[in-house]
Amino acid sequence: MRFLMFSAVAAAFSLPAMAQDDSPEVSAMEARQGYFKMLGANMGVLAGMAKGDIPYDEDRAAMHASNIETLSRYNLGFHFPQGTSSDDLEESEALPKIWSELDGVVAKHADLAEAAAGAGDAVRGGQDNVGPVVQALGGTCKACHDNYRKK
Ligand code: ASC
Repeated sequence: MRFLMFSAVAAAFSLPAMAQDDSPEVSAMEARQGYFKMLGANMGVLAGMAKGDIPYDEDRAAMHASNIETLSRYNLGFHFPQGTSSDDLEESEALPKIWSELDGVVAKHADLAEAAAGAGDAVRGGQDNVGPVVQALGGTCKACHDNYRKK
């Protein structure tokens, strides 16, 4: 009984923290980070194939490059509401200047989409074809990180 009461009190006290984790801002940040993790996971396999750490498999390479191509066309804009910068949320790496340079951010994402267009086909035909695609894609990842992601 004592234990039950303690649990009830503990649960009551933890409610505000849970509400906080469920806030629209945290949800937006988490969804956004999930998007970049998906890009990174697909990039990771391609980078591994380019380096020779992962055996080249044409269909597998094409699948990952197509995933990046598809993701690059996703409209990410609504995942950047106010109150979700690295100044607002501890877990956020999104620099505040994103919100004053939205055109620049959109342009960087468009650069990714341009580099990713046709990537699914471009990685076919041999392991040698993966490296250039990874370089082109990775360059656009890095350009955005250098400008808009907290170090
Ligand atoms: C990746 C990955 C990134 C980019 C970046 C390129 O594979 O996960 O974030 O490439 O490192 O500079």
